[in-house]
Amino acid sequence: MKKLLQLLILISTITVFTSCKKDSKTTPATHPNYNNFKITSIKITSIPFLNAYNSSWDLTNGPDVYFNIADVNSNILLNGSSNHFSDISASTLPLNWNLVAPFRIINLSNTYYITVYDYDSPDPDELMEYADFKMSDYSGSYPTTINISSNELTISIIGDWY
Ligand SMILES: [Ca+2]
Ligand SMILES: [Ca+2]
Repeated sequence: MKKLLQLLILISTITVFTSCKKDSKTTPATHPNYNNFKITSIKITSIPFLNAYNSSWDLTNGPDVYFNIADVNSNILLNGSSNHFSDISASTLPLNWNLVAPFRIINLSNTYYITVYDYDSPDPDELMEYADFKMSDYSGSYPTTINISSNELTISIIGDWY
C-alpha cells in the first residue's frame, strides 16, 4: 500500500513536471493570447484648425469637437455628438473622453474609423478628419495605448486587452 502511494506521488510529480515543461514550450511569449480589446478612453491630441477651403470651422470661435466610431460600412457604433467640447483652440488640446461604457472589440481583424466632427447647429456637423485602426496590428505586443493619425489629426486609443 505504501509503495503504491509512493508510486502515485511519483507519477503525479512527473505529470506536473511534464505539463509545466509543455506550457513553457507552447507559450514562449510572456503574454497570453488576447482575443478582445475594450476602449476605455479616447484622447485627441491634435486636430486640423482649417477646413478644405483654408477657413476656420466656425466664423467667430473655435470648432466644437466630438468623435464617432464607425465600421467599414459607415455604421455608427458610438455616437459622441452629445459629448462635444466647445470652441477648441491649440491651447485647449488634448481632449479626453472617458467612455462610461467601454467600446468592446471582439473581432480584432475588423477595421474601425474614428471620425472627428465640428458640431454645428442648426447647420449639419462638419467632418474634420478621420483615422482608421485595426487591433490585430497590435496583437503580440499588446500596447494599452495606441496612437493613430491622419494628416493633422492624432488620436490616442486607450484600453485593455482581455
Ligand atoms: Ca462649423
Ligand atoms: Ca464653435
